[in-house]
Amino acid sequence: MCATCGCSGPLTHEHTVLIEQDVLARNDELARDNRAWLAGRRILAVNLMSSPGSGKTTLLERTIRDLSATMAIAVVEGDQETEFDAERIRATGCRAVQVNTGAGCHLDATMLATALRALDPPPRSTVFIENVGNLVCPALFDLGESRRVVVMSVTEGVDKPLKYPHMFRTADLVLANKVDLLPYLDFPLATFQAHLSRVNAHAPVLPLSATRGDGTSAWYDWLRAL
Ligand SMILES: Nc1nc2c(ncn2[C@@H]2O[C@H](COP(=O)(O)OP(=O)(O)OP(=O)(O)O)[C@@H](O)[C@H]2O)c(=O)[nH]1
Ligand SMILES: [Mg+2]
Repeated sequence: MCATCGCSGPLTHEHTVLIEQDVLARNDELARDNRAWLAGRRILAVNLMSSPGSGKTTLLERTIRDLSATMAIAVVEGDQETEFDAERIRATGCRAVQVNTGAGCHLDATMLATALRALDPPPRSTVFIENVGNLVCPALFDLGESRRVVVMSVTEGVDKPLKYPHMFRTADLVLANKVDLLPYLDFPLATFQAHLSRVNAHAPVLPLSATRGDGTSAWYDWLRAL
């Protein structure tokens, strides 16, 4: 729950808007500090955002296994509860810090600042931030990241960019995951791309399967080019 997305209770509209402006302005300041901290260490921070269960952790597990010989990687995991995802990442041999947001529905810049101090990523490394699974609130909170990646799974339907435009509008890249399931679904990729281009004209779409490995080389090329 957050005041910013309007789900915090019976406030008047005017009151909600004031809280929202305050919270976001303070967050933006802290995000600028994070961006400077990361830039000073030449660390690339990639914020992964999606609905719950679209495959963020599965993609990270595979990415770390495939790239860690050539790329220093560390991970910040965001979930309301549990250490499950950080444990999955650590099982690959990679450093991970879990942030639990409790009732919160997104990571914010303060949480990332605290997590980065605990993670202590080496200079010139890549830090993946797995945001809380939620297609609404995480989009509003700048963390100071270098890039934003939205992970869509094809089971979610082609209409999501139009229904959740804030999330898709600020994406630098959209991954269409679980393409191994396409034979069982109605998910015309061209329609999805057309919907995405109405809210975001620049973000490329990369189809992939985090479990089977299809499309991962294009994802790795995109990461290496950053
Ligand atoms: N068929 C198929 N299943 C996938 C793929 N990627 C992930 N999954 C499955 O989707 C489920 C959720 O995957 P996770 O990686 O935990 O998803 P997540 O986005 O990290 O989930 P939260 O952290 O809870 O938001 C698991 O059962 C995965 O095995 C894929 O490419 N194809
Ligand atoms: Mg996860």
